[in-house]
Parts: sequence; C-alpha cells; structure tokens
Amino acid sequence: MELFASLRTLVMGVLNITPDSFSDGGSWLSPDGAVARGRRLVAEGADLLDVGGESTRPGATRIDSTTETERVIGVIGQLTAQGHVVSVDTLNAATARAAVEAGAVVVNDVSGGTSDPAMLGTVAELGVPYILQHSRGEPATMVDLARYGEDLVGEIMAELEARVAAAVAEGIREENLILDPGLGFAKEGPQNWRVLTELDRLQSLGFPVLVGASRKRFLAEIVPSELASDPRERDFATAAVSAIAARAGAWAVRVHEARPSRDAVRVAAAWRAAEGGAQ
Ligand code: PMM
Repeated sequence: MELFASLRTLVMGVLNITPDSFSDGGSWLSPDGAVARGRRLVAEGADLLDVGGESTRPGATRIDSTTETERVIGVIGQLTAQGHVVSVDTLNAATARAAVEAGAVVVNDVSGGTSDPAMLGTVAELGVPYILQHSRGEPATMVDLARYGEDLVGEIMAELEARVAAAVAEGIREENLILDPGLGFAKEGPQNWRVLTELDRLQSLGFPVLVGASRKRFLAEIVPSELASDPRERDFATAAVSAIAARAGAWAVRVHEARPSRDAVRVAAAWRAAEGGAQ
C-alpha cells in the first residue's frame, strides 16, 4: 500500500498489546491472539495496523523499552511477513528501531519526540514516516496541562510547528512527517470537539493529518449514560467522527474497530467526489 497516495482517508487499526490500555487493555496480550486480531482488523478494512506495547492513557505508569519491545516485536514480525502495513506506537527510540528492523514502516510517537531525546535522530536515520502527535507533559501529568488561551487550535499548531522544526533539525525529511492534534492528550472534553471543527486549519500547515478519536472519553457524553463507562460503546460515535474527519480531508483515522470506519471514510470519499462534480 502506498501510504501517501491514497485519494481517500486511510483506516489505521489499533492493536494494543498491553494489560492496561483504557480501550482494549488485556484483550490481545498473547502473540497469537494479537496477530489474529491484526489480521481481522485488516479483513474488516484497516489499511494499516498501529501496534503498541505501552499504554499512554492518562495517569499510566511507564514501562521500560525492553519489556515494550518484547511485547510487540514478534507480532510486528509476523504481521509484516504476511504483507500487512504496520506502524509502531512508541515513545522509545530503541523500540522504534527494533520495530522498524522487524518490518514496521511508520513510527507513531504520541509525545512528538519530547519523551525520548534519541527519538527524532533515530527516526531520521531509519528514514521512515513519523507521526508527530501534539501533547503536553507525560501521561501522568497531561490532564493538568490542558489549559489554553482563546485560540486553542492556534496554540496546538504553534506547538506542533516547534516540534516539526525540531524533527527537521534532527534530519527527518518533511515529506515523512504526519501531524496529529492528539485528541485526549492534554485536552479536555469540549477542547477535543473544538479541535475537530478546525481540522482544516491544522491541515493548512501542509502535512497529512491523523485523527485519533476512537473510544476516547470525550465521546462518552454522546452515548446513553447507562452505557457510557464501556469504551466499546463509543464505536458508533467513533465512526461518525471518522466520517467528519475524512470529509475534512484527514489523511487517516486511528480506530479500534475497522469496519464502521471503513464505511465512514468511503461515505466521505463519495461525498467529496459528488461535490467535485463526479456522477
Ligand atoms: N491515541 C492513543 C494512543 N496512540 N497515537 C496517535 N497518533 N494518536 C492518538 O490519538 C493516539 C495514539 C490512545 O488510545 P489507545 O490507548 O486506545 O491506543
């Protein structure tokens, strides 16, 4: 699959090999179970798979890179050997390197290179696309850092631009950068909605944009209150956000269930084509 040539928004399927992710923690811990889950996500419409071994949910405690690498490496090796396109979701340069050596073709770093000082240089050396996500602080502290002035999206853009400059200074090529506003990372409920309404501004920075709304807490307010505590109940709301993000021109949506978003991004593609005059 050509990562940057698709006319429609791509669907990135989430594969968390962690005991403690908020959305699916503990579900895919065995390597065979994780590989089967990855294959299923692809069968249901995922264009690429985002494999992670460390939870970044608010308040999560960090694990070492060796433990993280052990969790993901065999699964990445198997999935890529079967022809699947894999990104590695990691804060650690050593894990990113091991994952790319095992076949991953994208590095996804929710800290935008602020967590591990070796990350940007390592990605530059590996020469792979890099998803640079906006956040503030660490998972343990980010909730307290969700304070912005009048222009929330302007602040996020300025902070992303500073990280882009750092990435380029370390040798990452601009055409290998993908930006992500980091929904739920140092952002509270309404702030996430605000970001979604201004995706066009984020895209004006000139980079592909990834949107990761899937199952996040700000979607809990959408579902009936008796279901709100179960993240899986947010999958329909997630698909609706996928349609809107794709309509706004997002490069990809990162989701736990591929099938609803597979159709959502195709609805948006048909919509955009019809607007452009295609019959
Ligand atoms: N969200 C999570 C993890 N990794 N990566 C990117 N680029 N964007 C996100 O929004 C994002 C991410 C948290 O969700 P999970 O724990 O269910 O994977």
